Amino acid sequence: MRAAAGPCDGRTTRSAGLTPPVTEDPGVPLRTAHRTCPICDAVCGLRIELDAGERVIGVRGDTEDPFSRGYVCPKGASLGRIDEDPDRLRVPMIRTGDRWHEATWDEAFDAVEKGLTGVIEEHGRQAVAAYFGNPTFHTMGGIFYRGPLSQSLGTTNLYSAGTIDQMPKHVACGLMFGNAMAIPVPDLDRTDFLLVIGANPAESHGSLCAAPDFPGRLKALRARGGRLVVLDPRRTRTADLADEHLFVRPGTDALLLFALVHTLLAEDLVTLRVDTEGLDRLAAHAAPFSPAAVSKMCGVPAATIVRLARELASAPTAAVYTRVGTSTAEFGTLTQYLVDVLNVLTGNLDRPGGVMFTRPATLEVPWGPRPFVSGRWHSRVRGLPEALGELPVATLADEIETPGEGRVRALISVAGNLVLSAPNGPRLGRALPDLDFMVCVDPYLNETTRYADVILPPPRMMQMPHYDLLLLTVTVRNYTRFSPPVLPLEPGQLSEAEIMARLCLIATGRGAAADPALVDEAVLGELLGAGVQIPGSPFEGMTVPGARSLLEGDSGPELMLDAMLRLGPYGLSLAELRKHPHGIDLGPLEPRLAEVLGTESGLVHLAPAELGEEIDRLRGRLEAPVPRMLLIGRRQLRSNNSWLHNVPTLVGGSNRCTLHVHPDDVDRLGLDGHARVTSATGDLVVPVEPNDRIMPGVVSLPHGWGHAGSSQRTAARQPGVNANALTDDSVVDPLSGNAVFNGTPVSLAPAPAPIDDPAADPALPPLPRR
Ligand SMILES: Nc1nc2c(c(=O)[nH]1)N[C@H]1C(S)=C(S)[C@@H](COP(=O)(O)OP(=O)(O)OC[C@H]3O[C@@H](n4cnc5c(=O)[nH]c(N)nc54)[C@H](O)[C@@H]3O)O[C@H]1N2
Ligand SMILES: Nc1nc2c(c(=O)[nH]1)N[C@H]1C(S)=C(S)[C@@H](COP(=O)(O)OP(=O)(O)OC[C@H]3O[C@@H](n4cnc5c(=O)[nH]c(N)nc54)[C@H](O)[C@@H]3O)O[C@H]1N2
Ligand code: SF4
Ligand SMILES: [Mo]
Repeated sequence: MRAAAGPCDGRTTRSAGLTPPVTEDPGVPLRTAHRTCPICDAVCGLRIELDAGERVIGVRGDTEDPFSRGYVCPKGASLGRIDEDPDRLRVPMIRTGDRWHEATWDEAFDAVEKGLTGVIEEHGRQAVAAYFGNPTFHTMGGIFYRGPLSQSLGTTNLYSAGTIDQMPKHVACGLMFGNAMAIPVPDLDRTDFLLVIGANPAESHGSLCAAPDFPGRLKALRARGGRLVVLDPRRTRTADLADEHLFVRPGTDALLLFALVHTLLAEDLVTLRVDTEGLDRLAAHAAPFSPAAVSKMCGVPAATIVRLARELASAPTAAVYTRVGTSTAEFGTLTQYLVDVLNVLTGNLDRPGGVMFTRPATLEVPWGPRPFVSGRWHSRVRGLPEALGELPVATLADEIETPGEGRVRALISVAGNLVLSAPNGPRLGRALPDLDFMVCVDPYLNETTRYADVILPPPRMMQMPHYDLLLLTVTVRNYTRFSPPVLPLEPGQLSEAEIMARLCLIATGRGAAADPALVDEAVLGELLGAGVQIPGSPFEGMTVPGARSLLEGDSGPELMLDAMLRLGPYGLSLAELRKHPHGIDLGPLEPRLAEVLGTESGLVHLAPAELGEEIDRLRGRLEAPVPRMLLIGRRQLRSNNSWLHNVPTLVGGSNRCTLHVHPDDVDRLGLDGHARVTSATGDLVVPVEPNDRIMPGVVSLPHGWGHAGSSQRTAARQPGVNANALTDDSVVDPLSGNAVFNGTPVSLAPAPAPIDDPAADPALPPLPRR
């Protein structure tokens, strides 16, 4: 169902400088500040107006930002309200039994030190697990200290939102390019043909393809005569912008993509422009997956698949792009791999108009081994493989619940809401109270942090410096921007960097009272130790202290950033970035495959041996019965995973937790009002929204809801239900260990509306007592 147009429907508010501030408060602006929006991957520049009381009274797009050029979405426009949310925690919280009380930082860190060292002394370091949630990609405290904290803990029980999101992409790129961080980005502004599979950038604003005003860029693609095709089990807002939308059955994209590869090979439509190996083996793999063989399972006519392959091959330039829809589905790694196989076979890898590798302003630090390997160790209970040093979130509950040597007894959760965001989240909600100790770095008391013993709140966004270390490695143009804090810390308040550094000090046994600068200097020492050896680097041949004396920055992460900028390919520095508060355009993407390739052969691998078993498993699907009813997710424009439902300007309207069901299925199943949805892991009663924009045989429920009884008061008024009560943590993508959210088999039956009883919600067992 389409939402009505209005101030919050995400229409472009680009019109240079004329956009009225969306924040409705009257007030007299006294000063203007500029910063990058930290909410999603689009890295929009914002212009923030503050009144005499330093209150944010207006947020607009920054028209002088060369990348976002004034674009802002409803979330960015609400940044002031998000930032000033009265339900945010401002001081540390300690829980005793089922009571929370405010604490000083010293008390809080003492409690953390006691809790963590107690577990380490009794059970060893492996008994401590850490989870880094999605916002750790969006804060300097998160991105610069994830590594140091993980190292300090000395455990392999490390988890992140990566394995409920993009890990299949890393593994696929690792296997093809030898480098898990070599992620090809569509050349969005120049391509002639964009095939979008399982992504909805008109509402998500794009991911692993940072592009402010993604919808505007899609419109521009068509305006210049390009073609946009979308493959999605829902007719999304992105599909509305496209020339063509095709329904595809959830979880079957690998079949469809193999059929496209099959057709390119069968019709001799392959154009190789990069050096590859494995084309013959790829051809053998693709042989059984003819368009006719996959058509019924995918729900796409064979003739359409053939036409699509021809269109891709004959377009002057083309880019195939996929994201969460296929990454968090069965065969996630295989699907991510096949997307880039198509980009290679159509001659579009590493050329303008195709897909290329961003050249970020900062030194590219290897993430994971090069050449890539995974499975260097395995999880204790299910034997799932490590990837990029992480174990799958889908097995964290097993590791907490299952007795034996190495059982997880303590958890550090930074910027994560596992109970709502992990597969079978309610199971984690039952497991977390069994831990001996749990600490969260989080601004909210929410569905997950309520199980912590200590909550350490980071400052408000406006008080943090900002640099998108990771997102700026996947921009559709080379671009950089640093934002200093808009507001200072209050006396006694701790930066997120300092909170993380103090956790590192506790983890290494130096104690919470030690100087956090020790952690910063250790990280800088390591960075510069490598930097002085890089030929041609500005630090080449210097001593580490010599190089260190050149760095400038107001905090540890700023010094680290300065080092990485100086060691980066453009010879920038933090001082230079400060001179450009609106950011610096570093030009269009350019071919650079040779620089990022990490394979020993120096070739792109078209048929990595590691994929063999998955391809065999996929072949089995050709004969399998077509599933009856499958559940998928749905991202909502004015939401962001689980944590923006407390902002009054962002709730209501189309932002509701309803089940989209095709009208034919509504009739067939006799649904009226509510339905009971049952999966292998759980069941939920949800309001049904008949919707002809979803494929028959598929239903969609957004994730991140389930706030009944929450201390986030606005969220609690429209709580919704936890979609991850239905997703199955026993099913993963075997190669990456990634969770499978999309394509969950479910059954539906009519049900009466639930009685308003928060205790009956599976997401909310009573507060734990230890
Ligand atoms: N407004 C908003 N923006 C966000 C977020 C948010 O919660 N709200 N979250 C942010 C985060 S963390 C991320 S990772 C990005 C994600 O960005 P996207 O990947 O663009 O995310 P989605 O909007 O979930 O799009 C996935 C699409 O895949 C479709 N789909 C589901 N299953 C399948 C399948 O099996 N096959 C195919 N072909 N399609 C399928 C869904 O219908 C959906 O339209 O968005 C970010 N931006
Ligand atoms: N069914 C289903 N489940 C999904 C998905 C799906 O499509 N379908 N998508 C998955 C994806 S792509 C992702 S990325 C995950 C997200 O999963 P998570 O990253 O675990 O969870 P979020 O809901 O993003 O919760 C973010 C937490 O960070 C806190 N936070 C916000 N700002 C800050 C900050 O500045 N500092 C700190 N320290 N904390 C902060 C919030 O209060 C919140 O508790 O969910 C996944 N779960
Ligand atoms: S699109 Fe993303 S980065 Fe841009 S304003 Fe909206 S939430 Fe912020
Ligand atoms: Mo994500």
